[in-house]
Amino acid sequence: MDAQTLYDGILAGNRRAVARGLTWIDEGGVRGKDLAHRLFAHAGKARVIGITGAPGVGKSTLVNALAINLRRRQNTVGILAVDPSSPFSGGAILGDRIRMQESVDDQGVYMRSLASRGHVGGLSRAAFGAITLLDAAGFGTILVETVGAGQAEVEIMRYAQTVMVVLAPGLGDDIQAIKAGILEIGNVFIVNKSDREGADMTVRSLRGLLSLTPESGEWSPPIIKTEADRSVGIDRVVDSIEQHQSYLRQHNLLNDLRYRQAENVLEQSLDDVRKEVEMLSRRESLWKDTVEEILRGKDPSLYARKLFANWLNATPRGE
Ligand SMILES: Nc1nc2c(ncn2[C@@H]2O[C@H](COP(=O)(O)OP(=O)(O)OP(=O)(O)O)[C@@H](O)[C@H]2O)c(=O)[nH]1
Ligand SMILES: [Mg+2]
Repeated sequence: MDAQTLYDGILAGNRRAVARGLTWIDEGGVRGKDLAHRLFAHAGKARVIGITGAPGVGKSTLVNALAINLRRRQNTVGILAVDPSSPFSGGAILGDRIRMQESVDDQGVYMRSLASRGHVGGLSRAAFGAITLLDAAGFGTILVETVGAGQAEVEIMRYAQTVMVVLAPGLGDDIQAIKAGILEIGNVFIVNKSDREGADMTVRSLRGLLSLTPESGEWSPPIIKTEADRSVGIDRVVDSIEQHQSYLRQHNLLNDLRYRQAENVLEQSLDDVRKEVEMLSRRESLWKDTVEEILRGKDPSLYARKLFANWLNATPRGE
């Protein structure tokens, strides 16, 4: 499949094209980056919901229950599980569960896990590309699951409009150990496994931590108890997603987010250009000559600009 056919297929919502495009993006190479950038203009319509929290709290089970609930409400759902440590396991299990409970040929839900080999920045960039792709392909709601451990996850959550932080009782004082960063980005808090002892305690400690921050007129994050494996509390979760989305619309915050994403795409492109300039320059004797000029005491900035000008001449690009 060539890039244009793939691009057209994705915009038409073709599942094979979506699958192939996500593979390109997950690879982290030039063709995936180009694809994601071209699709950006067609994205911006989906609701992007982030689901994060410590390992094992029940995020995937919750995502599964949410997907089923959203399908009943006539939403189309794209699901991304971003998991650098165990690339395929979570995704496969989740996919199976959805297939078990819903019709096998449900075209309205698409699930994928991102493995994205490579560094932290690569993972978050691939996640953003994959969200853009699913959005451009027409999925109305996109659920993004990450393990809320590191910097990459917090970064990925910046691409979500509504961030749900999932906790489970029995972690005891660990609630104190939740990274302040995670608490700050949460718009909806879920205390899952509320069938277990200590759920109310967890809700209380959480309420204590959250009450330190609110300001009038601001969104005050709800705390919702769920039993994801039995679909208890899921309606309330979907309702609060919708309330948060209305809040974002009323305060014009979705436009702000879209602006920041456009800025992000521009920053990525600048980065790519810089790398391309270096790659092209290294291929030519120009590189060696330039280094020698600098050894002779010439201004490195001036010569960097010359490399850039040379690249610009060598790779003209139309509108
Ligand atoms: N008792 C109880 N168990 C649950 C509940 N929700 C999920 N589980 C179980 O908790 C375990 C972990 O669930 P997952 O959904 O895989 O958790 P996760 O947060 O996605 O885990 P990672 O992706 O590995 O971080 C599974 O065995 C679930 O069946 C719940 O409400 N109550
Ligand atoms: Mg999971």
